[in-house]
Amino acid sequence: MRTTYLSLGSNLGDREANLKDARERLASADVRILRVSSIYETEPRDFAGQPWFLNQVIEAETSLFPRQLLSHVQRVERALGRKRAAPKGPRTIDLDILLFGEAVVATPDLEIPHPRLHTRRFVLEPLAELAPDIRHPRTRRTVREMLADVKDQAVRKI
Ligand code: PH2
Ligand code: MG
Ligand code: MG
Repeated sequence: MRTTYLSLGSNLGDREANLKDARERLASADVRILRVSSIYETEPRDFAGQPWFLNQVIEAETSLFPRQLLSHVQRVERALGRKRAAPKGPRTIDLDILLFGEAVVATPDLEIPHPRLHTRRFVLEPLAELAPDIRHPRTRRTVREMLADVKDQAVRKI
């Protein structure tokens, strides 16, 4: 069993219902959700002019390998009607694998830790609620340390 942290994001439709639906579909025989963060309303990054997001992080325990977990989260994204339109643009649901134990994976279709984890307050703020002291497996910085560097981005706990 490995502990993994997943980021949930939605900025289209009933955002809160989308997060709930995603959590329910993520939970399976192979994925047990242990804890969930608060939900945050967050300013869009990377792609300006889109609606604000709701973001949340969940801690789960899984018997899957990273690539199997990726297939599972992509299945849940499709089930929730995710269309691959503009990269980093609006979406009903986005599920990203942030961390997977101490694993480091670097392939074209899957990177763990998530490559932009350390730059995003909308990820670090909810992650810090669950696991402020865990370390990035490559840089060894704690979540709390990474969060201290991104305090300028607008996020608000709801
Ligand atoms: N996801 C993106 C791009 N920008 N901004 C916020 N606030 N929240 C997100 O989840 C998000 C984003 C690409 O996945
Ligand atoms: Mg994403
Ligand atoms: Mg994604």
